[in-house]
Amino acid sequence: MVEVYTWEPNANSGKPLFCLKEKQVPFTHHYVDMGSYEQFSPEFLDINPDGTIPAVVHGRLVMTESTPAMEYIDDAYGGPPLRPADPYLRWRMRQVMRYMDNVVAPSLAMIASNRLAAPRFIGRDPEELKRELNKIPLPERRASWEKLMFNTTPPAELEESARRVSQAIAHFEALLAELPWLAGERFSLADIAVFATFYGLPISYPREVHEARTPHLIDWLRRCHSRPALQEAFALSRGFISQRAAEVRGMLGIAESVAA
Ligand SMILES: N[C@@H](CCC(=O)N[C@@H](CS)C(=O)NCC(=O)O)C(=O)O
Repeated sequence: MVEVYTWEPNANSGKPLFCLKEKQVPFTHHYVDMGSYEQFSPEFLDINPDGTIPAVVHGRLVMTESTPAMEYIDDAYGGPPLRPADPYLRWRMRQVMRYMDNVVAPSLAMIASNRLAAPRFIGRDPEELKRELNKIPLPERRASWEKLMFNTTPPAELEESARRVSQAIAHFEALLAELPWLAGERFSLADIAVFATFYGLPISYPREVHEARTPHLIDWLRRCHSRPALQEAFALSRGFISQRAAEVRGMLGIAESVAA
């Protein structure tokens, strides 16, 4: 059986979970607690030496990088196909996923980690923090964590991230005005890639994402949040993510169909 190592059903961690649930593939879920830095534990580094999640393990194969891991899942298992057959729409799906991976998801991650994680380090012993930093294998991740731990993220970087998120909201609103789903007439991996980080926007960006300003994005969020498979994936949460998803469903007027 396929095994999946993720944190909460959120952002990159959410992508394989949403994908497996949509395809109705049984899997074993290993929860990696980012709040306790389990992604840097020796046990997890044995699976992914980069210390990032998710990791999808199928027999002896270990797949990291959430977007290609979703494509692997779509290729390797039955269930509804999650990629359009039409070459243009397949390009559009990959273009959306690449934009998310390269531009939007890192910007949202920077904003969220500065808001949620950085305050946890205030007042901590700097020597202890340096020891924590030394456990992080990738130099670029170590540099990001160092900025968080010592609260030195330049304001200009945060402003640029906010600009990129606003631009992405406008971009996806325009794409969804053209077609019902991000890559065509059917739900696809592009929808999962965006939903995994955008599912909470009506709460986190209430001035930018609402019925009057982004009607297509709101309608898309309502259709995504209504999907039983995505609700089942949120039910794997052990923390605040399932509560946040339930709050958004309430805001969007969606009845609960899956027991949390
Ligand atoms: N490009 C990677 C990014 C993975 C990633 O950044 N995952 C986050 C969790 S959503 C993570 O591992 N964070 C831990 C850290 O930065 O230390 C992917 O798509 O899988």
